Amino acid sequence: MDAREMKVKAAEAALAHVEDGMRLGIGTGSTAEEFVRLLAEKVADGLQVQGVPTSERTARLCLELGVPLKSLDELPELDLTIDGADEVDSQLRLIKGGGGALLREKIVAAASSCMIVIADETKVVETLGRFPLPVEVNAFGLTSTRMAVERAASRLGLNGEIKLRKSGEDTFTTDGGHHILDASFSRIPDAEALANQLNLIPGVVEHGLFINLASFAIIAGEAGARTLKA
Ligand code: ABF
Repeated sequence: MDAREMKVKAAEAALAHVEDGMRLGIGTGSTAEEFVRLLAEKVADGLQVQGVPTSERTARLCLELGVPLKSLDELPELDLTIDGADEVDSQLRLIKGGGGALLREKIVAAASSCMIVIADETKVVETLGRFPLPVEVNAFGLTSTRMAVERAASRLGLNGEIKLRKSGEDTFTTDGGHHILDASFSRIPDAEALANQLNLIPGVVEHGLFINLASFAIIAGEAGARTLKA
Protein backbone atom coordinates (compact mmCIF):
# COMPACT_ATOMS: atom_id res chain seq x y z
CA MET A 1 0.00 0.00 0.00
CA ASP A 2 1.56 3.34 -0.98
CA ALA A 3 1.39 6.50 1.13
CA ARG A 4 -1.68 7.88 -0.63
CA GLU A 5 -3.57 4.61 -0.23
CA MET A 6 -2.80 4.71 3.49
CA LYS A 7 -4.13 8.27 3.75
CA VAL A 8 -7.30 7.19 1.94
CA LYS A 9 -7.71 4.23 4.31
CA ALA A 10 -7.45 6.52 7.35
CA ALA A 11 -9.86 9.00 5.76
CA GLU A 12 -12.38 6.24 4.97
CA ALA A 13 -12.31 5.04 8.57
CA ALA A 14 -12.84 8.59 9.84
CA LEU A 15 -15.77 9.11 7.50
CA ALA A 16 -17.61 6.31 9.29
CA HIS A 17 -17.80 8.61 12.34
CA VAL A 18 -19.57 11.40 10.44
CA GLU A 19 -23.31 11.47 11.13
CA ASP A 20 -26.06 13.28 9.25
CA GLY A 21 -26.48 16.85 10.45
CA MET A 22 -23.02 17.14 12.00
CA ARG A 23 -21.12 20.40 12.35
CA LEU A 24 -17.64 19.37 11.12
CA GLY A 25 -14.22 20.91 11.55
CA ILE A 26 -12.24 20.04 8.43
CA GLY A 27 -8.48 19.90 8.63
CA THR A 28 -5.58 20.78 6.36
CA GLY A 29 -2.98 18.65 4.63
CA SER A 30 -2.95 15.80 2.15
CA THR A 31 -4.63 13.29 4.48
CA ALA A 32 -7.40 15.74 5.33
CA GLU A 33 -7.82 16.40 1.62
CA GLU A 34 -8.47 12.70 1.03
CA PHE A 35 -11.15 12.96 3.72
CA VAL A 36 -12.72 15.98 1.96
CA ARG A 37 -12.88 14.06 -1.33
CA LEU A 38 -14.65 11.12 0.31
CA LEU A 39 -16.92 13.44 2.32
CA ALA A 40 -17.92 15.28 -0.86
CA GLU A 41 -19.08 11.98 -2.39
CA LYS A 42 -21.33 11.37 0.64
CA VAL A 43 -22.65 14.94 0.44
CA ALA A 44 -23.48 14.34 -3.21
CA ASP A 45 -25.44 11.26 -2.07
CA GLY A 46 -27.44 13.37 0.38
CA LEU A 47 -25.37 13.51 3.60
CA GLN A 48 -26.22 16.73 5.43
CA VAL A 49 -23.16 18.36 7.05
CA GLN A 50 -21.89 21.86 7.66
CA GLY A 51 -18.11 22.22 7.45
CA VAL A 52 -15.76 24.73 9.04
CA PRO A 53 -12.42 24.71 7.19
CA THR A 54 -9.11 25.17 9.01
CA SER A 55 -7.39 26.91 6.11
CA GLU A 56 -8.11 28.85 2.94
CA ARG A 57 -6.65 25.88 1.04
CA THR A 58 -9.16 23.49 2.57
CA ALA A 59 -11.98 25.97 2.01
CA ARG A 60 -11.16 26.16 -1.67
CA LEU A 61 -11.20 22.38 -2.02
CA CYS A 62 -14.49 22.07 -0.13
CA LEU A 63 -16.12 24.73 -2.31
CA GLU A 64 -14.76 23.08 -5.45
CA LEU A 65 -16.20 19.70 -4.40
CA GLY A 66 -19.52 20.95 -3.03
CA VAL A 67 -19.03 20.52 0.72
CA PRO A 68 -21.22 23.16 2.44
CA LEU A 69 -19.17 25.59 4.54
CA LYS A 70 -19.87 27.95 7.42
CA SER A 71 -17.55 30.19 9.41
CA LEU A 72 -16.59 29.30 12.95
CA ASP A 73 -18.52 32.40 14.06
CA GLU A 74 -21.66 30.92 12.50
CA LEU A 75 -20.92 27.52 14.10
CA PRO A 76 -18.98 28.25 17.31
CA GLU A 77 -19.54 24.72 18.66
CA LEU A 78 -18.61 21.76 16.45
CA ASP A 79 -19.51 18.09 16.82
CA LEU A 80 -16.41 16.60 15.22
CA THR A 81 -13.11 17.70 13.71
CA ILE A 82 -11.13 15.49 11.36
CA ASP A 83 -7.53 16.59 10.83
CA GLY A 84 -4.08 15.33 10.00
CA ALA A 85 -0.88 15.59 11.97
CA ASP A 86 2.84 15.60 11.49
CA GLU A 87 3.55 13.45 14.54
CA VAL A 88 1.39 11.47 17.01
CA ASP A 89 2.69 9.87 20.19
CA SER A 90 1.14 7.16 22.41
CA GLN A 91 -0.53 9.80 24.61
CA LEU A 92 -2.17 11.40 21.54
CA ARG A 93 0.05 14.42 21.83
CA LEU A 94 0.56 15.86 18.37
CA ILE A 95 2.89 18.01 16.41
CA LYS A 96 0.91 19.90 13.79
CA GLY A 97 1.55 22.86 11.58
CA GLY A 98 3.71 21.48 8.82
CA GLY A 99 1.05 22.86 6.52
CA GLY A 100 1.11 26.26 8.23
CA ALA A 101 -2.51 26.09 9.45
CA LEU A 102 -1.87 25.30 13.12
CA LEU A 103 -3.60 28.38 14.58
CA ARG A 104 -6.99 27.78 12.95
CA GLU A 105 -6.55 24.02 13.36
CA LYS A 106 -6.09 24.41 17.12
CA ILE A 107 -8.99 26.87 17.45
CA VAL A 108 -11.29 24.53 15.48
CA ALA A 109 -10.13 21.45 17.39
CA ALA A 110 -10.74 23.21 20.71
CA ALA A 111 -14.27 24.17 19.56
CA SER A 112 -15.10 20.52 18.81
CA SER A 113 -16.66 17.88 21.06
CA CYS A 114 -14.49 15.26 19.38
CA MET A 115 -11.28 15.43 17.33
CA ILE A 116 -10.16 12.48 15.22
CA VAL A 117 -6.61 12.55 13.87
CA ILE A 118 -6.04 10.74 10.59
CA ALA A 119 -2.53 9.74 9.67
CA ASP A 120 -0.38 7.08 8.11
CA GLU A 121 1.90 4.88 10.16
CA THR A 122 4.95 7.07 9.49
CA LYS A 123 3.50 9.79 11.74
CA VAL A 124 3.49 7.64 14.90
CA VAL A 125 6.53 8.34 17.11
CA GLU A 126 7.66 7.28 20.56
CA THR A 127 8.83 10.80 21.42
CA LEU A 128 7.73 13.98 19.67
CA GLY A 129 10.30 16.20 18.07
CA ARG A 130 11.80 14.52 15.04
CA PHE A 131 9.52 16.77 13.00
CA PRO A 132 10.51 20.44 13.48
CA LEU A 133 8.03 22.11 15.82
CA PRO A 134 6.14 24.96 14.08
CA VAL A 135 5.79 28.08 16.25
CA GLU A 136 3.50 30.77 14.82
CA VAL A 137 4.79 34.24 15.67
CA ASN A 138 3.68 37.81 15.17
CA ALA A 139 5.62 39.66 12.47
CA PHE A 140 6.34 42.47 14.96
CA GLY A 141 9.56 41.85 16.89
CA LEU A 142 10.28 38.59 15.08
CA THR A 143 13.96 38.39 16.09
CA SER A 144 13.22 39.13 19.75
CA THR A 145 10.54 36.47 19.75
CA ARG A 146 12.85 33.92 18.16
CA MET A 147 15.47 34.66 20.82
CA ALA A 148 12.85 34.26 23.55
CA VAL A 149 11.84 30.88 22.06
CA GLU A 150 15.51 29.83 22.05
CA ARG A 151 15.91 30.84 25.71
CA ALA A 152 12.72 29.07 26.78
CA ALA A 153 13.75 25.89 24.99
CA SER A 154 17.28 26.07 26.35
CA ARG A 155 15.93 26.29 29.91
CA LEU A 156 14.27 22.94 29.22
CA GLY A 157 17.47 21.47 27.83
CA LEU A 158 16.23 21.70 24.23
CA ASN A 159 18.60 22.98 21.62
CA GLY A 160 18.49 23.02 17.85
CA GLU A 161 18.11 25.20 14.83
CA ILE A 162 15.11 27.55 14.81
CA LYS A 163 14.47 28.64 11.24
CA LEU A 164 12.06 31.23 9.84
CA ARG A 165 9.87 29.38 7.34
CA LYS A 166 10.23 30.54 3.79
CA SER A 167 7.93 30.28 0.80
CA GLY A 168 10.39 30.38 -2.08
CA GLU A 169 12.38 33.59 -1.63
CA ASP A 170 9.71 35.15 0.57
CA THR A 171 8.94 34.70 4.25
CA PHE A 172 6.00 32.31 4.67
CA THR A 173 2.85 34.05 5.87
CA THR A 174 -0.05 32.18 7.45
CA ASP A 175 -3.76 32.72 6.70
CA GLY A 176 -3.73 34.86 9.82
CA GLY A 177 -0.89 37.07 8.57
CA HIS A 178 1.75 35.68 10.91
CA HIS A 179 5.06 33.91 10.33
CA ILE A 180 6.34 30.50 11.41
CA LEU A 181 9.52 29.45 13.15
CA ASP A 182 10.38 25.78 12.65
CA ALA A 183 12.27 24.54 15.70
CA SER A 184 14.34 21.39 15.21
CA PHE A 185 14.70 20.06 18.74
CA SER A 186 15.06 16.40 17.64
CA ARG A 187 13.33 15.16 20.80
CA ILE A 188 10.78 16.83 23.06
CA PRO A 189 10.58 14.58 26.12
CA ASP A 190 8.28 16.94 28.07
CA ALA A 191 5.83 18.41 25.55
CA GLU A 192 3.63 19.92 28.27
CA ALA A 193 6.54 21.85 29.77
CA LEU A 194 7.57 23.26 26.40
CA ALA A 195 3.98 24.15 25.51
CA ASN A 196 3.59 26.01 28.81
CA GLN A 197 6.80 27.94 28.24
CA LEU A 198 5.91 28.88 24.67
CA ASN A 199 2.47 30.06 25.78
CA LEU A 200 4.18 32.64 28.03
CA ILE A 201 6.10 34.36 25.23
CA PRO A 202 4.21 37.49 24.09
CA GLY A 203 5.16 37.29 20.39
CA VAL A 204 4.21 33.64 20.10
CA VAL A 205 0.71 33.44 18.62
CA GLU A 206 0.43 29.63 18.77
CA HIS A 207 2.57 26.53 18.57
CA GLY A 208 2.19 23.11 16.99
CA LEU A 209 2.03 21.06 20.19
CA PHE A 210 -1.56 19.79 20.41
CA ILE A 211 -2.04 18.34 23.89
CA ASN A 212 -5.34 17.00 25.28
CA LEU A 213 -7.15 17.88 22.04
CA ALA A 214 -7.27 14.62 20.08
CA SER A 215 -9.98 12.16 21.12
CA PHE A 216 -8.33 9.34 19.20
CA ALA A 217 -6.27 8.73 16.09
CA ILE A 218 -6.92 6.52 13.08
CA ILE A 219 -3.59 5.22 11.88
CA ALA A 220 -3.33 3.50 8.50
CA GLY A 221 -0.58 0.96 7.84
CA GLU A 222 0.07 -2.03 5.61
CA ALA A 223 -2.45 -4.10 7.59
CA GLY A 224 -5.20 -1.45 7.26
CA ALA A 225 -6.49 1.21 9.65
CA ARG A 226 -6.22 0.93 13.46
CA THR A 227 -7.44 3.15 16.27
CA LEU A 228 -4.89 4.71 18.62
CA LYS A 229 -6.26 5.81 21.99
CA ALA A 230 -4.28 7.30 24.87
C1 ABF B 1 -2.28 19.43 8.97
O1 ABF B 1 -1.95 18.18 8.53
C2 ABF B 1 -1.07 20.01 9.63
O2 ABF B 1 -1.25 20.40 10.94
C3 ABF B 1 -0.11 18.93 9.49
O3 ABF B 1 1.11 19.52 9.29
C4 ABF B 1 -0.60 18.24 8.26
C5 ABF B 1 -0.07 16.92 7.93
O4 ABF B 1 -0.19 16.84 6.55
P1 ABF B 1 -0.28 15.50 5.76
O5 ABF B 1 -1.61 14.91 6.11
O6 ABF B 1 -0.19 15.96 4.35
O7 ABF B 1 0.86 14.64 6.19
O8 ABF B 1 -3.32 19.34 9.79
